[in-house]
Amino acid sequence: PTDPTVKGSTCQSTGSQFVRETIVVNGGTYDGQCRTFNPSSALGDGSQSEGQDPVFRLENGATLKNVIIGQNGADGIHVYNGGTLENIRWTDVGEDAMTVKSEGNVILRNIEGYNGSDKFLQANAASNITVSNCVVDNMGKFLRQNGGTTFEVNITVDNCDISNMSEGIFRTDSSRSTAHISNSRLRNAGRVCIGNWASCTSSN
Ligand code: ADA
Ligand code: CA
Ligand code: CA
Ligand code: CA
Repeated sequence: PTDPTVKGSTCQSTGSQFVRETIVVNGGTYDGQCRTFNPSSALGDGSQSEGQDPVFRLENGATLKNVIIGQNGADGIHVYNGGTLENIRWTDVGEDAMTVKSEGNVILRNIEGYNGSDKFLQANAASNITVSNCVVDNMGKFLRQNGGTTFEVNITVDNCDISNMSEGIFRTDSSRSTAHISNSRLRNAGRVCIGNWASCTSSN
């Protein structure tokens, strides 16, 4: 049977909002109401240079929903101590789209991202990352655990369309980390498992 679940974001832009400095969401919910958030060049230029600022910073289990990040993705969204990202579109992924900055559980659902140079998700701390109902097209890889790190990342991906990854889906250097992708459509998506996973599997 056809899966009726919507993949990606349902937002149609309701207007644009200029972002002069990172929007911090410490707990609770920030509802962007499907506005398009366009970061100032002061945050970054969306290139591959490290040290750019994020458009949003989520802390302590915050939820971010109904957001479109417009041209110039800067350093995307940073998450400290867990959080939820729901109904988010990165129109033009910058240095990366979402970074786990400190330990926690991170849930991403109904998200879509396009046109990154390298990484979509970056895991810089031990974390459980759960992604569902996503569309990701045209970048290097879906998830990278920070190079050379050996903490444990567990990533699961369900019901996604992933296309045109020049390198692949999951990459780690940690033999403690696990990855699983299910119920997803991969087109020209490279290798599913790159590196030294404790376990890395896919199922239909
Ligand atoms: C690269 C870089 C790290 C970190 C990471 C990121 O992997 O080597 O130091 O900056 O990108 O979080 O974007
Ligand atoms: Ca980087
Ligand atoms: Ca980054
Ligand atoms: Ca880009």
